[in-house]
Amino acid sequence: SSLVGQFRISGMTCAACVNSVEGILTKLPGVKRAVVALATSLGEVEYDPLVTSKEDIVNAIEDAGFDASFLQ
Ligand code: 9UX
Repeated sequence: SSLVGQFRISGMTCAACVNSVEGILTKLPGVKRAVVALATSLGEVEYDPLVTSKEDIVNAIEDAGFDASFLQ
């Protein structure tokens, strides 16, 4: 089964940033789906909690040079 989480992301300034973040997350093991919106600075990710975690996802985003934190 999978979980869906929303996160806030800062540091994105153009559409290429969106593609970069979505690409990084989609390639991360355990991530099934990732979408990021430039206008709202919000993202959503569907992931398998047996394979990856919110911490892993945040770390991957931060490795790419952005700041992220999950909502809730
Ligand atoms: Mo756009 Mo994002 O020129 O890191 S790719 S700013």
